[in-house]
Amino acid sequence: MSPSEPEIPGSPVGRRVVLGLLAAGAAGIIGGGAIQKGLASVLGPIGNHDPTGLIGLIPVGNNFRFYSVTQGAPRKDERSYALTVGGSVGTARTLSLQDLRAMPQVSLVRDFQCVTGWRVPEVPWSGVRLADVLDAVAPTASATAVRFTSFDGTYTESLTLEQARSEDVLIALTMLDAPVTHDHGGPVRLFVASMYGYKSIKWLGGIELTDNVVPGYWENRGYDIDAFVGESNGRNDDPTS
Ligand SMILES: Nc1nc2c(c(=O)[nH]1)N[C@H]1C(S)=C(S)[C@@H](COP(=O)(O)O)O[C@H]1N2
Ligand SMILES: [Mo]
Repeated sequence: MSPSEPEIPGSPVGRRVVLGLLAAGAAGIIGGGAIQKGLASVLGPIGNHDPTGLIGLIPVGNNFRFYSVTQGAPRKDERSYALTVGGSVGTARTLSLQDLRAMPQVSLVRDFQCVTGWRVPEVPWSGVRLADVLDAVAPTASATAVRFTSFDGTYTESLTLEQARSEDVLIALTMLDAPVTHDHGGPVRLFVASMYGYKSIKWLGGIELTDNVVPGYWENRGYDIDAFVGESNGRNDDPTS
């Protein structure tokens, strides 16, 4: 481990912990508070609930688990956050947190269902409809899909343009009645209400209109591209909630 290993900007996690996480290598250890990370490094993977190859942590408040395929992401706030929207569009745009807050806000309450089995019932979300942001950039006639990138530098996701225009797909600014926390992918994450949790990319940094669906991180590792709850991934979860 080189001492010049980059640190995670703004992370409260101490250097020793960060180095330990980096040393954990490709297995990665999930984002979360420093205490969780400490516990995780003691306890290691919990059970076998995690076919994604991630390390599931101790359940956190509201029975969410923090998932991250990276060891974390930079912290971003009003000053540093920017969402780039481009690709096959008429007018590429960069939206600040203030820009997103100034757009019409939509609230909804939906279960959050991870493909590995855990579910958090009736989670309140709010934010901007993805459809509104897509309208603002005017997708070209050739655009048929949307690719999402995370400012964690690794995670990606995709939706067809039709799915992306669904009214229950939000660029979420709040979750659980508070601003989306850093560990949950704040300040801005996607929430795709009708699909498994892996579609809800955390630390949303980029939206790119594409002429074909570009499979995302987990889709490249065997998960379904069309990830509707109860109709995909061989699962029979109740999609009506
Ligand atoms: N950037 C990023 N987004 C991500 C993930 C990830 O590892 N990195 N994991 C996905 C998966 S599999 C799930 S279930 C949810 C978990 O969200 P949470 O950490 O807020 O509980 O985030 C999704 N979005
Ligand atoms: Mo998940």
